Amino acid sequence: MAKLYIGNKNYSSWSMRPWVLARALGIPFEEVMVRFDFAEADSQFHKKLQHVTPAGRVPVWVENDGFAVWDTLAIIEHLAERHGDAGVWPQALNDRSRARSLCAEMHAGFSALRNACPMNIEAYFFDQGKTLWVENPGLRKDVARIDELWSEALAASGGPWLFGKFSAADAFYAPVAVRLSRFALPVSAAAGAYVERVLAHGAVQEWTQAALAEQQYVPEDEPYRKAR
Ligand SMILES: N[C@@H](CCC(=O)N[C@@H](CS)C(=O)NCC(=O)O)C(=O)O
Repeated sequence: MAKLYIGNKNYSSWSMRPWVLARALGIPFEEVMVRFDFAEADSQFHKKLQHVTPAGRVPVWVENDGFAVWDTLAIIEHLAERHGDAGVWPQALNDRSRARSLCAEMHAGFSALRNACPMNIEAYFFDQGKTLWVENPGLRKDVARIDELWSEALAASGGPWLFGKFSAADAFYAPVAVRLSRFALPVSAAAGAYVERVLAHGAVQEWTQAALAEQQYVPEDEPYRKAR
């Protein structure tokens, strides 16, 4: 069976995307967890990955024959080609292209949101969220754009997912939904309802419950807490 190398479910937003997508679409894989242990003197993270990917990052998808694909966008395109009938991308050409645009926009952008509000599934930062919202115009701009692109896609497709059926676009924005909820950032009613739907999705719930069971504190990913 193919293997998906991932980092800590509580923190690793990039790992969450292909995991949630493959789970949601019934694409079989075996999960290999490579724990974030950067603070430990004898950190094993990069040692464990060095025979799998030259990029030294998770996620990595490894086929049965050992062929490795790294970087979320490349993994998702690989799954789309390898599992052509699974529905990784929407069916209609324009929807498919638009979904790719939205994924690429996420992959390459929203750095203010990503920097100010790292994914941390087990923690709620409502006070920091309020302060950041007032003090960080880049964050407000990122959230406004996300709200706009979600609202447009949902209005065009009729929902419940961005392109009707759950696709790569929803998986790509699942960690964004987690961030918006954990920092209680203000969004429109349509975007807020979409956040709730994403968080309640079976694959996202499965990931979330496993994240809550990890109970590990990774200082590099914790700008707001000093301990768990
Ligand atoms: N562009 C990459 C980003 C992957 C990434 O930054 N992964 C983080 C964990 S979420 C990582 O492995 N960090 C370890 C490091 O940078 O050494 C992707 O889309 O997969």
